[in-house]
Amino acid sequence: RLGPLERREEAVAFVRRFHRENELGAKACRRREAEVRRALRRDGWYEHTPEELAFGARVAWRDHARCIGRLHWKSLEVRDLRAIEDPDEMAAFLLDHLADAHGGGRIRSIISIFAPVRGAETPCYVESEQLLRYAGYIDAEGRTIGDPLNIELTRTIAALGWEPPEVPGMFDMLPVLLRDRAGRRLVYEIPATARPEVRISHPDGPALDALGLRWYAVPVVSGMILTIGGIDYPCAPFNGYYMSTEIASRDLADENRYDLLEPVARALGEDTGAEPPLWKDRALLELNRAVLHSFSRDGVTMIDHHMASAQFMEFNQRERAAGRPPSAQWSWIVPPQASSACPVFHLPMTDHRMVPNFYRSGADDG
Ligand code: NRG
Repeated sequence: RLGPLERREEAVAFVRRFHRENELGAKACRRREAEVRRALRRDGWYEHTPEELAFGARVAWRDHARCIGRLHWKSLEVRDLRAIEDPDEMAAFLLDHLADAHGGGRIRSIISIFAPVRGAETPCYVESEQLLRYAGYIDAEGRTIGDPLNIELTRTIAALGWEPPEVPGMFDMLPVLLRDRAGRRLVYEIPATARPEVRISHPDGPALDALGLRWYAVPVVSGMILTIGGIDYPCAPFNGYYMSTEIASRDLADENRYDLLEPVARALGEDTGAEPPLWKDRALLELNRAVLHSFSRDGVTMIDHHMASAQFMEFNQRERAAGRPPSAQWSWIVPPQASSACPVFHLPMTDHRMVPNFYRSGADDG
């Protein structure tokens, strides 16, 4: 991604920031900077200290323009797994990550950082966008079953020998897809105990029960590259907890996802032929109530969009007070539900494209 000059520039800027923000003194900073420059000249890369790695990961979160949940960036638990390169071992650590992140429902924010890119070789990484993904199928009649987002991933995994259930369902959990150093794809099943799910029910009664909705408790994003001081970590899966709208207003509602507004509205007794189609607004609202109710019923951490907006305003204020006007992309920060009733809607935002950060290898992301 970076040429040698850009890498050196990012490395030096990072070393200086690390020392400045942690008040480690000018002398230590100069010594470390010289060391990093030497390593870059000699090898083309350098090794982060464990402290630099932890700081870099937290700052990457703090400066990620698309995340509304950054208030608690300092509390990210960083797992230094740079020594793990074997895919079987990696898979075992990913299962640990899932279990510890869930923590019986009290979700902890964790990042597991595996080997960085050193020179020309790409180390083993996770190819799935999240560790937990529901299969998507197209049946004989051309109808979609499950999550349309993952149809391609499901095909790939099936071609590698994974067998879908006899009767394909709406919420069949896929195994994790890894790609090893040699470019080989490997598939790892996730035992049911490592991926708790929440059954979605409505607080007012059984109206939605027949739809059989559920979602997994922990979003572990595994498809992004962590970049710190010019060094890329292509395998650095991280998790926080869900904001209710991610599931209720997007995953279950988007037309190119589960597309459930009509069935939900009908289950609630709405006339889905009505114009204007405000039954959609009601379906969205009741889905949000159901998702919030269900996670709370099961004791699984979740934040609603009003609370998340308030926390982002607090984050914005704290960062400004610290002399760091935060990066933000309006279209990603503003929740898709009750948008203008959320204070973030009225906040001007700028993306300063900071590094360290998380990015996707696809081009759209910069
Ligand atoms: N919208 C996606 C998840 C993206 C990441 N969301 C988080 N991240 N909350 C979805 O599955 O709906 N996190 O690290 O907590």
